[in-house]
Amino acid sequence: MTNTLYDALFAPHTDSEATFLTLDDGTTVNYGQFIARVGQLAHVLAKSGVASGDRVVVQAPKVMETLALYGATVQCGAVYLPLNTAYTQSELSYFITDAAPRLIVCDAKDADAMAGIAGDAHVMTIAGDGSGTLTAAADHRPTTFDAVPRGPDDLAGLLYTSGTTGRSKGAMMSHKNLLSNAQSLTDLWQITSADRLIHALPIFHTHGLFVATNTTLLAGAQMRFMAGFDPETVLAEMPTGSLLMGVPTFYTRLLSDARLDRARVANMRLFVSGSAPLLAETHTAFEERTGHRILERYGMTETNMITSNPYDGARVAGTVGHALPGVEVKVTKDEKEVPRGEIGVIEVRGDNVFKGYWNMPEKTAEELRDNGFFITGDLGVQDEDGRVTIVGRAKDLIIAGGYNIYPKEVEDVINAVPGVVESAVFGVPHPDFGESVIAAVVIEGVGLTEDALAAQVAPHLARFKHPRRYIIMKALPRNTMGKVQKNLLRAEYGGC
Ligand code: MCA
Ligand code: AMP
Repeated sequence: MTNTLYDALFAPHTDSEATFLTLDDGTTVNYGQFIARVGQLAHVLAKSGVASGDRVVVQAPKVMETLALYGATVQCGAVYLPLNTAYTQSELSYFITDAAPRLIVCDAKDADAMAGIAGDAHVMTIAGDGSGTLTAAADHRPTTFDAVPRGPDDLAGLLYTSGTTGRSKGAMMSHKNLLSNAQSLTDLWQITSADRLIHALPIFHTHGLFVATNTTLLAGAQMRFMAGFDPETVLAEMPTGSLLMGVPTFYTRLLSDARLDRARVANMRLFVSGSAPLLAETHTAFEERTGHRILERYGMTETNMITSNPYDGARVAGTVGHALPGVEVKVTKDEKEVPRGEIGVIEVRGDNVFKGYWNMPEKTAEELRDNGFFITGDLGVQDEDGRVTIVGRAKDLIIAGGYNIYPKEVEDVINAVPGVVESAVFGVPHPDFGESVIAAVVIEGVGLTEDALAAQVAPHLARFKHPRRYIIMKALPRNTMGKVQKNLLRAEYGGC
């Protein structure tokens, strides 16, 4: 019997002595050791009652054990549900209630708080040094575990993505969704066992977990596995690295360091950017400084990667390239494909496209057409060759440092504060994060200050979603249809 993802990504490395990870303290972990740890953890999961199709919620530090837990979850036939370490208790409660996991793995420091919201789920821990109840339980287990059979259409991951309605939706990712995309990217970016990826992204999102890690595993490459993005460490690793995957903020921060030069990147083969628009000026400045043209690609949680600039061929600044092999992209208006050169909504179909939203058939039906095309909500244009340029978003979304912030979610929290009449949350340009969050708020009376508002919003939202400024207004600008005109707010407050 087979387990599609485990057999392709993990099983081939059993007993291999090739290096897989180099950690922040200099320790190296070879593939065989990693797979053995995956097997031990799989025994703990099984012993905890995790069976086929069960969800395993993971809000844990970026350490080797957490990555191995991803493998163990797949090996057990279960569904990996990673969560941003910045999420607050109130955000976590929603995910846990919605996903009804069998097991929750959290940072040791959060164990008590997590136990309070865990419901029927069992809670185990991984700490920042890799210790914890989960890893202790794994230490003496056998290192081999028979992978639970799972087919291409079975679920391997559940990734929550906020929505324009304010409620997060769990995107159901199948074994086939993840594997097909990893195969396309590995081929296209020519990743091989000779590569060494500088891994500085978080592993709770598609970019750091699936794009970076699945391609590395598939190719049998190495990763310099860092706790987080630190320009100093990334620069220090470039002479022995070959590949970097990052959000645009990585590249603007690297460019602000004079030590980034041609000599330092002499060993580097490829720089990839995604998750947010890379400014053409960043692309140009990076090429002038290093001689490398950053390869920009475009994706979404629901679809994995959709398009990529070519490895060989023109990497055009400001564009996201062509549809990946096996992926269809079209640009539509009122459900009809528009002629090349015209702007419309980007739609995508292929093995990369998710199976729908967890427990939300109506939401799924709104965004995933019967013919298999997923409506991204991004506005784009295709040239005669099919090359895609993203020109905006039909959805109300702010992207800061590669993290998505849905204004509706923030507005709902602000509007629930006593004394608030209504609010409008919008993004303005930010030199480091690309965009930053601002809230225009109408209040009753005069009692509510900016600080008091911020204090009441804080417990409900991860820090990166917090408005960096509140503007108290008498009324929100509206058009004749009564719709709030965020474009006017952006124009007025975009410079602050
Ligand atoms: C941190 N802060 C942020 C962000 N990150 N604020 C807005 N947006 C952010 N992304 C805030 C913190 O709350 C803190 O606020 C202050 O900035 C400094 O925090 P620190 O932890 O020191 O920040 P950092 O470590 O320098 O992090 C910045 C970062 C990080 C390296 C850009 O956000 C990051 O790794 N981003 C990558 C996100 C990612 O992987 N996205 C992929 C999603 P204060 O000081 O006020 O408390 S997957 C996806 O989008 C699709 C599928 C795709 O196409 O890839
Ligand atoms: P998420 O839902 O967190 O997966 O974020 C997906 C969104 O990120 C997409 O719908 C786009 O709006 C945006 N995105 C990802 N890659 C790019 C890119 N290269 N350029 C512009 N936007 C991007």
